[in-house]
Order: sequence, then structure tokens, then C-alpha cells
Amino acid sequence: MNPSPERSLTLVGAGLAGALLATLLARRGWSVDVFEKRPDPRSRGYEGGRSINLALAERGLNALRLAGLQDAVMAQAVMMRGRMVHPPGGGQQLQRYGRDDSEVIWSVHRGRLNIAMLDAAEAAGARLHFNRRLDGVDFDARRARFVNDHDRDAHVQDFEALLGCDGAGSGLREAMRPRVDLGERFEPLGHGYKELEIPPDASGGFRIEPHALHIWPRGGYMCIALPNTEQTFTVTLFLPMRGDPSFATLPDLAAARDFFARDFADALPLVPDFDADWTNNPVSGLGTLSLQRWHLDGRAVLLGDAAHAMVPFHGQGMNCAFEDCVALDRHLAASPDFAAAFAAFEAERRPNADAIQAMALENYVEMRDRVDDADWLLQRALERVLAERHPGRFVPRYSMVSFLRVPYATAFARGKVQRAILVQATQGKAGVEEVDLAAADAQVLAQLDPLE
Ligand code: FAD
Ligand code: E0Q
Repeated sequence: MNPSPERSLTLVGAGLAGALLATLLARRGWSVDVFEKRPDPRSRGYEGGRSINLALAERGLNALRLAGLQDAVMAQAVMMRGRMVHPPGGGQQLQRYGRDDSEVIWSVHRGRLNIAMLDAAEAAGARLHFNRRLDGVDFDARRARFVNDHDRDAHVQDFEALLGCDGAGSGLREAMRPRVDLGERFEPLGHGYKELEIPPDASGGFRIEPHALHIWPRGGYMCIALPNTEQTFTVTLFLPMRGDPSFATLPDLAAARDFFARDFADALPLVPDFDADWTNNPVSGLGTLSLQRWHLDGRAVLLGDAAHAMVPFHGQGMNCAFEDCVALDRHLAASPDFAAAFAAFEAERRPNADAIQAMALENYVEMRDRVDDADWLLQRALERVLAERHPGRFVPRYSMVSFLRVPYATAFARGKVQRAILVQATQGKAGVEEVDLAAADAQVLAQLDPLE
């Protein structure tokens, strides 16, 4: 179903979800207005602040495909075949994400991706309004107030429905709070992050393998690095906020340098501007936000980080937000009644958001502590063997999350069954050749139906 042209939707936030959702809705024929608190990144230079690049996987790619943006985005993406693990003792080892180069993920630049989507939203007919921060909502009169943080200028907008794409610090969520019990919970991780940069080498090339997501696991903390098209890498240090070592015990540059020289000896020489990066880039916090309710009858609904901010360790926050956009667009087209569409959207997506949030938390421990551990490597090896023996039935959880679009909740549930099989079959074994494959096969057939 296509909406009549006078049916309008008002989006709050023109970040990753807002710009994509505006494109999808405008292309379908909705009258779309988008209000964004920041200036237009296309005219003022991107004020990003947060992570420079992100991992794009199949869920996000599929959404971009539906919005007609796949080619524009892929032209600016760097393929990542797997994770390159840099153990404490030195050296490096590539762990492939998939079976071959048809199963990879992509490093994309947050600012450029956002700009490509804003251009597409405008081309599709959406009206974008920058320097407009949602500051209050009269839900009875269906009237929203936006302010310009630079000149304090205020703007009042009548709306039919508000779609909250305004991120983890959502202003719409704050406005909804007094009107509806959102059942809000924020669980801080207790760890924060800081970004550093690896510039190109003397001849302008990549200093380390470009087609990988690099990880320096160190037990309680880690560094990662994702490639950029300009032959640089953005490094992110994830570290506890308190305790030892932590951001609290690295109060000055000298302490930070010593820490890096000791724990990331092979990474430090790759970051020649360490002092400036460490001093200029902030420490940001991380956590999981969950809500029992995402909508206020037919007047407002939250999606993306505004509804379910998560820790970044599966690289799925944007991918999940994009999947939300596709689902909300579909529900709005299927039901003429906003309240019914929002309720159906929430019912579909909330269990899946819960599942990816849990998997993202689990992945922090795996990435920082287990990717160079013998038991874990043996389980991964057996996982590959069972995946090959049972195609479409035993599918590694990472593949279900990153290369397929089966619901996250399905990936989470099947992942638990598979993990139990892997743990049991590898107990006390030194290699895959010692595993009783016939017994493992029987477990797989007994406990897992073919996928889909
Ligand atoms: P945002 O992208 O935050 O957009 C919100 C927009 O709303 C912003 O433009 C903001 O200015 C605007 N806004 C805020 N308040 C208001 C207001 N009151 N009025 C108007 N506008 C407002 N995800 C991945 O898929 N892969 C990754 O590799 C990955 N890596 C990450 C690494 C780190 C360190 C972090 C922190 C996150 C990472 N993520 C990753 C997650 C990803 O960044 C988020 O999930 C994604 O940005 C969510 O999109 P969004 O549109 O909901 O929110
Ligand atoms: C991915 C791709 C920030 C971040 C983003 C990511 C991933 C990781 C570790 C991190 C997970 C993985 N991963 O390698 O298993 O796949 O996006 Cl820390």
C-alpha cells in the first residue's frame, strides 16, 4: 500500500537511522520532514565526534540496497575478510569471518555514509531541517518544539506522528517519559573507549593488512582497528573506567604512553601522533539501554539507538537500526492506523533488539579474552567442520548475525544450542581429529531443524 501524499511523518534525528528511514518513506510517497539538531554535515564539515568508521554487514547492506544506495556506499567501503588477532606475545593471525570472500563485512566512513543517505533522502523528496533540536512535545495538540542551539531560535511544528531516530540520548524518549511508562533501564558497561589513528606509511600505503578488522586482545581490555579508504586505520581502545589498569589510572600522557608501550608494544609505533590523539580525543562511555515500550499510541515511536542502544562489540548497532527502518517502513505501509503499525513494529523488533544486545555484550568477553585461547579456537574449528557437514542446519552464530537476515532472536537461540554441542564435543580434546564426529552429528540432527 502507498500512502496518500498528504499523509505526513515527522522524523527526529538525521543520523544513520533517520537519513535512511527518510529515504525509504519518501520513496514510498509519504510526506516526510526530518529535524536534526546539528548543522548540515554537507556544508559545515562533519562534526562526528564518535567512531569514524563502522562495520557494515548483510542486514545493513540489505537496507541500503532497498533504498537504492548499495552502489554509492560500496564504492567507498573497505572489505574486511576476518579478524586479525595480535596476541600479547607478538605476531598476528587472520581468523576468517566466513567461508570465502562472499562472506565478508565492510568498513564504511560514518560521515560519508550519512551524507550519501541525506542526499538520497532529499532526492526522494524528504525535507531536511538542520539546527533543529527537539526540545518539547505537546502530544495532545500534536505539536513539537525545536530549538536552534546556536541562536536559541525556536520553531513549532504540527505533526501527525513523530518517529524518534535521535540516538542514545533521544530527546523524543525524554518527551515521552512523563506520558507513558517506557520501562526504561540503562546498564552501563563500566568500560569506555578512546579513538587513535594509524596514518598511511611513508609511501602512502596501509601500514597493516587493510582487509581485516584488527584486534589486540589483552584479557580485561583490547584495541581494535578498522581500515579507511584513505589508507588510514581508526584504532579504538576499550578499557575499564575504574580499577587498574583503567582510564582512571591513566590520568596523564606519560602514564598512557607507558601503558601502551607495555601492553600494546606492537601497536604503539603505528600511531605516530599518539600524544595528540590521546590528548584531543575524549573518553566516551558505553552501555545497554532497554525499554519495555517503544511507542505512545499512534503519536510517537522510537527506533535505532533511541530504543535500544547497545555495546559495539558485535558491530551491529547501525545494522540493527537499518533493519528497524526497513521493518517500520513495511509496517507503516501495511496498516493505515499509526497505533497498529507502531505496535506491530515494536512486537516484531523488540525481541530481536534484546537478542543482539545480549550477543553484543557476550562478544566483548570473547573478543578481549578468548580469541587467542586454545579451547575457543578448538570450538571454532569444530564449528567450521559441523557447518560444512550440516549446511543450512548448523550455521555459526557469527554467520547468522552477519551474513544472513534470520531474526537476531533465532540466531541467539540456535547459537546456545550449537555452543552446548561444541563445548560437549571438545571437552578434554586437543584437536578436531580427536572429536567423536558421529556423536556430534547426532546431536546436531536431534537438536537443530534446518534453518528457515
Ligand atoms: P545516531 O547515529 O546517533 O543518530 C542520532 C541523530 O539524532 C544524530 O544525528 C543526532 O545529532 C540527532 N539528535 C540527537 N538528539 C536530537 C534531538 N533532540 N533533536 C534532533 N536531533 C537529535 N554499529 C555498527 O553497525 N557497526 C559498527 O562497527 C559499530 N561500531 C561502533 C563503535 C562505537 C565506538 C560506537 C559507540 C558505536 C558503534 N556502532 C556500530 C553503533 C552505531 O554507531 C549506532 O548503533 C548507530 O549510530 C545508531 O544510529 P541512530 O540513527 O539510531 O543514532
Ligand atoms: C565485527 C565487526 C567495534 C567493533 C565492531 C565490530 C566487531 C568488533 C569486535 C568490534 C565482531 C567480531 N566485530 O569481530 O566478532 O564483526 O564489527 Cl569491537
